[in-house]
Amino acid sequence: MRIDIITVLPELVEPFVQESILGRAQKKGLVEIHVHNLRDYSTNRWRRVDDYPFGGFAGMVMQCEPIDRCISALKAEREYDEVIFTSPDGEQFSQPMANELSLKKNIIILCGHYKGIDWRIREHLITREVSIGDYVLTGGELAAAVMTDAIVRILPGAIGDEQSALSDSFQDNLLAAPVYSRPKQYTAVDGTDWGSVPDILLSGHEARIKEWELQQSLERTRRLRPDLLEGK
Ligand code: 6GU
Repeated sequence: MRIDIITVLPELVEPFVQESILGRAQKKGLVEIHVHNLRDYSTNRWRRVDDYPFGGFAGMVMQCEPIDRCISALKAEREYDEVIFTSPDGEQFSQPMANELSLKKNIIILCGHYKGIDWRIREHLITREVSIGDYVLTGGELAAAVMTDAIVRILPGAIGDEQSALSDSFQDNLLAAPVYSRPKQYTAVDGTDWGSVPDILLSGHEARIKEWELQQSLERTRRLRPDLLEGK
């Protein structure tokens, strides 16, 4: 898979995609992530990519030309399955959408900025507008990072333990069960007993542990996110 991210702030996105699981997934050859500086495609002598909106509205608008030139250059090299624009008015990002996008071969994520982008870009180049939630960010970079992270971590081989991406919260519309590590019993710095690991997890009974995990997941989902169980 290949993800091309177009942004006016490559220095914000680049380090994020080189770290941790995203960095490792690229080294393993599971994904190529390329970050492009939109200003490199400006023909303006100050490398501008925005201008005032017609009609006397407030704010600045990202112009057609740099975005058209950048996306045209990418499309000349390969075909893209999706050209995604990050925008608070987009379709809400979700685990099913991450799953769907992780099956694509090549996608472009264009990070929105300023007041918006020239409407003609949406009409002619964008195949999908995606928001990561009902709040407004100063730019689409964090949204692009969030989407890239969610997409790449579920690529087969990206996570050491193949099972663990499948047992995530939301992957089956259930919240994850509690997990514990050593020590079995913990006494906190202030002397409080934080209790012990549930016996069942130390029992070695694989089937009973699975059942416990499912019951815990169902109980937490019913209590914290009953909406996820609707229609189940
Ligand atoms: Cl994709 N962009 C911006 N600017 N704000 C957002 C968003 C995206 N998703 C939620 N808020």
